Amino acid sequence: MNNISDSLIHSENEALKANATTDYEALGERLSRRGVDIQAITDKVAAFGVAVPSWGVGTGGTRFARFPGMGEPRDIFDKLDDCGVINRLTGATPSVSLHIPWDIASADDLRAKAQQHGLRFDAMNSNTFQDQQQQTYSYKFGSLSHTNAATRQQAIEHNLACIELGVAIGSNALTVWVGDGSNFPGQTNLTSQFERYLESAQTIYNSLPADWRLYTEHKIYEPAFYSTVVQDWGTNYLIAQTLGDRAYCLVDLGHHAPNVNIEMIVARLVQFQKLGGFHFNDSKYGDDDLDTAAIDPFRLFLIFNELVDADVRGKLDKNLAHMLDQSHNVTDPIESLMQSAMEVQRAYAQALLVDRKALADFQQGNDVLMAAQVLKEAFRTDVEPILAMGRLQKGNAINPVAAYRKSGYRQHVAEQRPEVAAGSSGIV
Ligand SMILES: [Mn+2]
Repeated sequence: MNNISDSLIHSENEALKANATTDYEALGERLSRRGVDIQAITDKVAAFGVAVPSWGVGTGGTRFARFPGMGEPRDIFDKLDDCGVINRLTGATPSVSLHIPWDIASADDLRAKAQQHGLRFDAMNSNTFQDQQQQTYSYKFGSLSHTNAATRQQAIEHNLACIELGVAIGSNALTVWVGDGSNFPGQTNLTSQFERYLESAQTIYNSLPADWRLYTEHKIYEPAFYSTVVQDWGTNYLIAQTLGDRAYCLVDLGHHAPNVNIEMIVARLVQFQKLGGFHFNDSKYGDDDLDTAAIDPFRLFLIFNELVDADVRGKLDKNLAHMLDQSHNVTDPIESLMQSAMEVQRAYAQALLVDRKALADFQQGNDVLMAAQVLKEAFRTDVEPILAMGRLQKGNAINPVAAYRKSGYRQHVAEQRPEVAAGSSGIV
């Protein structure tokens, strides 16, 4: 159930339409002076979607505490209802990424609920970073790289079960992130631990259906604080290279040391055809999982600049997996996810405005100042009218957050969903 009616969107849009049109025409006039067709940009941006993680619609937490919000989803079907609201209002999130075992349910029921909201399923996410009830072996000292073969086998079988459910609901990718590593020097042999990881990952890869991809996600630290088995993009590249053609590196923006040049990593992975996709979020210090572009929108723009550059050169993989991966501790998750999806579209729109010919010429001539200014000119452009018009043309809300608040959806579900007890539940 969601109470985002067509008539609500229509009446909300009616009130904003005149100003949105005026702003769009004014921007169109400015862009035409730069030789840019605004409708062509609008069409591309409006067609750009990013997946919502099922766990993102619940309130997150830290290892200290979790403060639940009103009307939190109780199960995957409530989560899919919330995802339906996000996509209905923004038109920017046509797919949902499930996390197993948190979202285990019958494939028929999952498909039916997704269909009800016009959603499809993106990559499946496995979980061997925490122990589940009735699990034989603990992951306290690792999963795919554990010293005990039976523990590794259990972790492998969990991933195979994720693939099996994924096949049944129309997914075509598996994302694997493990917390394996060590907390003290000497705790583990760095080489043999990685050898064990590779062997386990190869077994999973070899079981992939022919049309599936495997995405591995690197992360510098946490929960392991001395070494992490898939620590950085170099390790991740070695994994993808070792496993095979359908193994790709997934870049989670928060999984790097502060100030690491992520756009350069993106460029490298594109160049060697191993970029699988993204987990978008933002951070100030570590893996903060803040809303996308909340801290550094310029960095997000520079990442999209690399993607558009690759696209223009005919080198962009059209099947990149774009997903949000955030933890919403103090905001309404639906609002954060809507805003974040729109920020991804904004960065894409700005990157499409980069004058690539001028940039290439300035780079060739080593005109550093002007080359930098070409990027800045695109980044400085307020593309909100493009995003708003894209939503209006597709029948989504010109102002999704305002329409959502007007709908009373959160109050409505709060009556149906009893409050979840507070606890300490972090989201990684
Ligand atoms: Mn992630």
